[in-house]
Amino acid sequence: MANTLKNQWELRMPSNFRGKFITFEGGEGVGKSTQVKLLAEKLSYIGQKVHVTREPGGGEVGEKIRDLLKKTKEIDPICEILLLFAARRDHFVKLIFPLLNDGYFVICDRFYDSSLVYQGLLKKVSVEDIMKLKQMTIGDFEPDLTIILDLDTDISIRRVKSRHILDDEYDEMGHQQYQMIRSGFQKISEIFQFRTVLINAEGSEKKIFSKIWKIFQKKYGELTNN
Ligand code: ATM
Repeated sequence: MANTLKNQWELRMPSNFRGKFITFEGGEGVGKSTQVKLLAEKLSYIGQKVHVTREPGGGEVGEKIRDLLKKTKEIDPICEILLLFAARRDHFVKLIFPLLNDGYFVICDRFYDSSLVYQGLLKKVSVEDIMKLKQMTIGDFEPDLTIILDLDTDISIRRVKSRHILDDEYDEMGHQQYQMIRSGFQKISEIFQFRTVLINAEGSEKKIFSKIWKIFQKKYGELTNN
């Protein structure tokens, strides 16, 4: 079994028939979930095969780790990053890789950029260590496109507060941390220019989605001409 998984992962995805791996990133309250949903609906509508997933989570092991992380009050950052990458490996091997091989658009709410920002920048886990774990678990695999939603910190905070439910530790963060996370994702967009697009997420859901769809049409014209 271990061998099958290893071999499966070692197979590089043939570029001529693989699907597309699209990730959404950004701080809390920027509207990621809504845009993930709108994009999935639009792609399904034009006849593409679509699967929506999230991190931490996705696969069976990943969802259990998500639950564990949510229920744990305080966790050592190294322990946390190990669990996140264990979840990511499971997600990749069992779900993302097979779906991409089957030609799906896999839309993922957060991926390893979130680890760089939350564990790296915020919790000071060394970026070198994070990248070693990345290499060990998913190798050179990268999203085809990462949409980073960028929003004024005060607006994000207001949105999170208006949800009333404090979902996890990050919902209780202060202004300074929100600002750090926002800058972290801006930095990610500079570092990974080859795969990221930073979108100003201020305005109506419809307006933001039309910006995303324009990017899609430009990048995947032959698949989205509908
Ligand atoms: P969502 O509520 O957006 O699904 O994210 C769950 C939290 O997990 C998120 N909290 N906030 N804001 C950020 C956190 N997270 C990490 O800390 N590292 C990671 O690698 C991922 C994927 C998520």
